[in-house]
Amino acid sequence: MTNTLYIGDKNYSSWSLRPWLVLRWAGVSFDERLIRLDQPGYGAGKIAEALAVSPTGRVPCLDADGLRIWDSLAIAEWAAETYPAAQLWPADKAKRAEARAVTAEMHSGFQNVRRDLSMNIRRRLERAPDLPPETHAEIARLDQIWSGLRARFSGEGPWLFGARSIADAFYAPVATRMRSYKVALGASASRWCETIFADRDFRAWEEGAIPIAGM
Ligand SMILES: N[C@@H](CCC(=O)N[C@@H](CS)C(=O)NCC(=O)O)C(=O)O
Repeated sequence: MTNTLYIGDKNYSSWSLRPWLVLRWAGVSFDERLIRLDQPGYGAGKIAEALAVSPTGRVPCLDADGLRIWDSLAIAEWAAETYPAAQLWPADKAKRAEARAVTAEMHSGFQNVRRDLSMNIRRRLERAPDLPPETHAEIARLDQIWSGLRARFSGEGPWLFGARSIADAFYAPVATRMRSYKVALGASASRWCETIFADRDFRAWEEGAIPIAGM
């Protein structure tokens, strides 16, 4: 099977980081092709190079032996179905439903965090920026999700649901945003962020994160 994952710049493309981690965690071999995001058409799904591989003109997009999958969550679900031994979702049905709900909440929400704290892996602010109440409310919700899950599952491992799952991959870019913008979190939420930052595959992605002047 030949897999090619089209991704955006590693310093900025939060959507690309998610399935890239999932595929690495599942032990799937894949080629990666970078599509630079600082090109005409960015923001409108009109980068020509992206449109040539993805019907939305957005990345990530996976080509799995000719099958195109152009959404981060759809790629993660494909990996979970194709590589069941990797246990990308929790084995327990109730836990799995919750992990899916938490992942979907990330996939479709947190618009204010996305707007005000865009991913820039290498960035480090000295102090947190002033943020509007709606962004603070989303940060409080993130802390609640992370610390709540850690309180329940810490006996089973250091990840959100104990064992590493797709939920961790979906929140990994948000952990980097909290670090970049010096956002204060509770102790157990911070510890989960450290688990992400110490992950071998996350570090491999981070090594490839190159800031682009003016972005
Ligand atoms: N819902 C999509 C979102 C993908 C997305 O917005 N990707 C950004 C890069 S992080 C992109 O390709 N932007 C190009 C553009 O907006 O023109 C997913 O989950 O994969």
